Amino acid sequence: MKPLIDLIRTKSSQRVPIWFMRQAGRYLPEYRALRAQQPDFLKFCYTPKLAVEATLQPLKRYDLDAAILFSDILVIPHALGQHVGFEEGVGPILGDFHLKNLKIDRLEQTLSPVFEILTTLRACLPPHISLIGFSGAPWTLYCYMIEGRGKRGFSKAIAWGQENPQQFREVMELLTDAVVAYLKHQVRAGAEVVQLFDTWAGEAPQDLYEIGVVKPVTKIVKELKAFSAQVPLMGFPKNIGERIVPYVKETGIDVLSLDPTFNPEALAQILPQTVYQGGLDPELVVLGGEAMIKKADTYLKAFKNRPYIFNLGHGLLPKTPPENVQKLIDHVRKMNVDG
Ligand code: 1CP
Repeated sequence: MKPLIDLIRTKSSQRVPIWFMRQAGRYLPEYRALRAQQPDFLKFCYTPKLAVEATLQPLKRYDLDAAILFSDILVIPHALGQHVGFEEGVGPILGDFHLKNLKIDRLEQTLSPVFEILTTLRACLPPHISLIGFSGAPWTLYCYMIEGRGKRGFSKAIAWGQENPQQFREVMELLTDAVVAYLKHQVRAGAEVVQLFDTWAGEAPQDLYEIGVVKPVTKIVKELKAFSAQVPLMGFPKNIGERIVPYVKETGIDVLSLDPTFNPEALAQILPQTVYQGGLDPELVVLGGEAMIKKADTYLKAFKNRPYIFNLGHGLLPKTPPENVQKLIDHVRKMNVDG
């Protein structure tokens, strides 16, 4: 009935469901047109009519098994009271970080449009499509909150955590509570599975890793399971290398989203109980052609007799030709039929 959720629950390997991280967004001309209606990106995310439409756009084009809520991970710092802006060509820019100014009590109200978006989506999606909610994981949110922006290295976030161990614990606890509250509301509103994006997990030095990455994610999984045992959790701890095995065992996540650095053949042997997802380098979908198909096949073959969800090792890039996405989907569907 719902290929994605059924696969996670039954751990079946019969059919490979497919969705993409950042399946909505700037590589689609229809998204760029919709986005032109609201230049302020946060306002766009908080306008149900626009965010619902952005979520549905890739499903109108492609045969996918899931819709992922259109939003951004940085709505949490915003809901806690930190200034968050998005600048064209630059990305997110956050205001100064002051722990004492962050408050969790307005989170539900500030993020209420997100819950409305999920409820609307759940009501209009066809029954075979699973609705994915998401949140940034605490460590990745912390990195943006301290650095004030993304991608350019995290030396400030690392130094702050090492120099202020007590406050670091406090921020992590606050962010963990915020993510738990946020995801519970998402589930109440209609999310059927949730993904934790920990894009910068690999940047965490060993002395911050347990408190910054493993402990928060473990608590989030535990609290969400206690709230609703039915809702699977997907984890995307990008670039954590050999820390992957203890991560899966300790956190208890149901689905492991792979980044391109993992060797799928080796991993399939090491963690045979885990449901795997993704892995293909998004640059290969920009390239298309034989290179894309050949690499997609290595994942499909490595996980042939395991529960596997097709996806990428990171989000679709803005320069991706939409026709390459179509070709990739056609290929995965064909492999399902041909074996
Ligand atoms: O101009 C625009 O239209 C804004 C570009 C954009 C979009 C389309 C941003 C700003 N965020 C999003 C949507 C988004 N972000 C989604 C929903 C789309 C979908 O999946 O279909 C999701 C799940 C995210 C999650 C997100 N935001 C992550 C985690 C996943 C990942 O890609 O690593 C991260 C790190 C962010 C931060 C962020 N938001 C936007 C940008 C450009 C960035 C990256 C900033 C950086 O570090 O350089």
